[in-house]
Amino acid sequence: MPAKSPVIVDLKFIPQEVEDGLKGAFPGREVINLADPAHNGRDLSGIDYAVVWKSDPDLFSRAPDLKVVFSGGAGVDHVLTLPGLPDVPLVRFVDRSLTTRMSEWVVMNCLLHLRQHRAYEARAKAHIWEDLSQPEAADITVGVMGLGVLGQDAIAKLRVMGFKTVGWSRSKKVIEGVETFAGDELDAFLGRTDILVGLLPLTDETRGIFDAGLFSKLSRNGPFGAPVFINGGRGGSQVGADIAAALESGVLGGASLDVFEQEPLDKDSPFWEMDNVYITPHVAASSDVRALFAHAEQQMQRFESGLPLQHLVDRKAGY
Ligand code: NDP
Ligand code: OXD
Repeated sequence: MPAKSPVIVDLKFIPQEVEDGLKGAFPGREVINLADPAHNGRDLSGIDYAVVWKSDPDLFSRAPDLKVVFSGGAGVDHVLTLPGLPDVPLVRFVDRSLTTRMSEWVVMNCLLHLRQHRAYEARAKAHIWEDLSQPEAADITVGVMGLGVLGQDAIAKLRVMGFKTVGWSRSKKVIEGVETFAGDELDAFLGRTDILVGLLPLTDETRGIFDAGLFSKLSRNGPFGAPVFINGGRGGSQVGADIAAALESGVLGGASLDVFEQEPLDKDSPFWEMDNVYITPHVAASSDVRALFAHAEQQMQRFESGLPLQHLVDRKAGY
């Protein structure tokens, strides 16, 4: 039996987590963890696989013989923009725990806005005992842009909490109990949406989609009047200056942002100081490295046995 191909691991995650996760991973394969200085300048030719997240731009010139590239996350924009990406299958990370984490983040943020958490926090700090009028989840329609793995799971869990939900995607989806919109039905979808949740990949079509024009089309008929924007997809899909202006002018009543056009978010960004803006540092759904390595090994074994790879990226669509 031929020796198994080594695997290059190039993940800009927390280094210790990667090192720990690699213990016992990829049995029978040599692992070349590029975070280990011992591999500096190493010849990476003849290697079939790489598992990558935010690699350096010279990865593909250093490893010219890759047969499959694995994204360390669900999104692949960080791979598709790397210079010299070879014309080989690109597999993205689809995983129960990642999906669950994103839904936790989405539901938590919808609830924070529904339950006017910032207003109560401010009152608590000032020792003010005062109740505010309290709509329930069923009074709010959450509109989810992106009805893929993450969007559909988020919708299912929002429904458990009682939110009404609508969804929008590129191709029409049928989801029981959910009104869905596709493509050019975007305006109709926005008109129904009190809390907008972005779970879109970053592609040529979605770059900058969350802008002033879009925010102005959101419903203002919800119990709080002004709509809320929540983005767990990609920062490149939003226009930060438009979000800030919409929050200042009241076009938006609040926001929760996990992703930004520039990451890390600038220390001087106005978002840090804004009332009713929740910021998290791109951690809505971090990859569990052990699950990632198990998924990559499983796909390598499929590839080596002639079975089709799963979770393949459509390079033309960009996701
Ligand atoms: P999927 O590929 O499963 O789903 C993507 C969805 O977006 C699909 O419903 C797709 O439509 C829709 N879509 C894509 N382009 C368009 C478009 N131009 N117009 C309308 N709809 C569009 O991806 P996932 O659900 O797994 O992940 C979504 C994104 O979430 C990832 O790409 C990543 O960027 C981000 N992410 C962020 C994380 C974080 O921690 N912040 C963690 C993990 C992921 P259709 O169904 O018709 O194909
Ligand atoms: C991902 C991410 O794409 O963490 O998985 O952003």
